[in-house]
Amino acid sequence: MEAKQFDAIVVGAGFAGLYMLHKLRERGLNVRVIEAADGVGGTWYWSRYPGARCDSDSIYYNFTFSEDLYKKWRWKERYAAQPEILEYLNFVADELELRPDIQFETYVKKATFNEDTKLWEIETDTDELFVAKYFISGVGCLSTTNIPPFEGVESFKGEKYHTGRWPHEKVDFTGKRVVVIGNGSSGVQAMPLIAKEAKELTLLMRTPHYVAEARNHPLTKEQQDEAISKYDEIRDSFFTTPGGIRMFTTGKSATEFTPQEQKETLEYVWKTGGLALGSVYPDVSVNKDTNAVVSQFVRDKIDEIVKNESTAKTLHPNYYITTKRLIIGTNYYEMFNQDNVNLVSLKDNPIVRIVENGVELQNGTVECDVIVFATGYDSMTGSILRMDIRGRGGQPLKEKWEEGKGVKTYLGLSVQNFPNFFMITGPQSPSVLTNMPSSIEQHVDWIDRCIEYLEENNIQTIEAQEESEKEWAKQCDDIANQTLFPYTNSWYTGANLDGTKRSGFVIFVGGLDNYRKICDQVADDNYNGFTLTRAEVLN
Ligand code: N01
Repeated sequence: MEAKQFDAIVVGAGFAGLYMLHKLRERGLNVRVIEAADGVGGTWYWSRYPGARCDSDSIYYNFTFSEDLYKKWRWKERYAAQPEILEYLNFVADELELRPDIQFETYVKKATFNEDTKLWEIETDTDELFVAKYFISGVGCLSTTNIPPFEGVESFKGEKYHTGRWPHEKVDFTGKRVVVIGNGSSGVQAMPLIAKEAKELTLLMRTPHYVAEARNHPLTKEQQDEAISKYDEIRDSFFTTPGGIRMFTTGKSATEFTPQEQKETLEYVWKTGGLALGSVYPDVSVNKDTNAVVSQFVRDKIDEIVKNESTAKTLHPNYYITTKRLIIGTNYYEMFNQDNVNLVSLKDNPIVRIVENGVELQNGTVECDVIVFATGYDSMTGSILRMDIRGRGGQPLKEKWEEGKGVKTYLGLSVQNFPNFFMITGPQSPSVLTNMPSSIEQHVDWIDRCIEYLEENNIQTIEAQEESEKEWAKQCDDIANQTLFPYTNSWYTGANLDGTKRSGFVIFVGGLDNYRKICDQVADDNYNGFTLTRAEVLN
């Protein structure tokens, strides 16, 4: 098979892959993006379930690297729905004329670093071989779907869907009995819409979650104009805020306010909608007292909204709010007042197996025509490890990150023994705790600057040093340990996948603004903590 030669291969044509392609092409590199789907969009190509929309205000959910590009696009709603986000990414691909350099319907099976040539050899399911100096993952944190290994899944005779791999055509729930497993962001967005059509909807819930009000609404022409006029401010928030997005905050601990003041502020936040329960008091993720105030406020809201007292109590979350991804929803708690909606707590009545006509629980079978798995993703590492990536000596990345030993990266960007391999929003970067386009722009800009440095200085390879990986993992853990995050089992620690062990905290929780400073300093110091080679070792 004849190898196709490129300077860089980028995997994935979502936000990350599209911007990486644009940057490197501007730098004059010969780049090919490889994408499994038949179109651009990444997560937003696949996650077509009813109600799918972003939970950052749309006006932040876009690229800001080009003022011209920013000003050409107008969002229609406060939180854009999946079709509009997909339309936006197609618009970007067209505006920047990216499509000629993207190969669709191609899946990267294996990537091997050749120590003789110092090049990556990338094999695809189309039996093609690509060879490139740089191998860059833009596969995202949440793209490998997780269907828990329930016994009997295959025996189910009805329809089965996963929110992250939804069919392109509309799924009609009219007159059907639907079981939903999972009530994270995806389940919470999908259920109220499914419940409008279905004869019956039963949520099988393992953990009750905190759901704030989205308060989505169409954007008026004036609001769109205002967003466009605020370009500088929005761009600035990508650089200067912990989440890459400006959020409402009092700037103080809840403990500095009287209970009455707390209530008034939290009522305001609830009424305005969005994720501001996570920002209104900056210490909500570190101070148990503040956390208790905000958590209790949501439990009280559940009691106000849900009429059946026992259902309301079952919906009460009891972990520290924000230590699992805060969710925003529309009509979620209200939905439990509908006669056709049932709630089962799996804590009291666990799933035994899936059978041909439904889901068998310890206390009986819930019969259904459709099962919706809203069970999330093999998050953070799943999509990277699904490609068989092999570094020096043929070592698989999977082996290096072996369960229990923990993810090892430097800055979440680079891995020792995997030279010239970069991850965009990889594990141990701030990624999912931020507005994703903000993190993606920061990562792509950093990788682009690094590649400029390598090319200008005639450097053959760059890779993390073992010591820097150890220090970075420690830094990620140390920061997380100062917060309430480690108290909660969540996919931030890989704990949602059955059988997956905790292995250190896989997200840098110190904020995108601080992370950016650290990354920039490393670059200013000529890539301190990395090993760089020409023919000889330089660093
Ligand atoms: O997945 P999740 P998601 N038996 O992992 C349950 C982004 N996103 O697709 O909490 C029974 O959050 C699991 O239960 P538990 C966003 O970053 C963004 O909803 O682990 N239940 C949980 O209820 C988000 O955080 C947007 O106890 C099982 C659910 O399945 C991330 O994607 C929209 C189970 C999984 O929730 C993932 O969200 C959608 C089992 N064996 C997604 N295994 C927006 O922008 C898992 N569960 C708004």
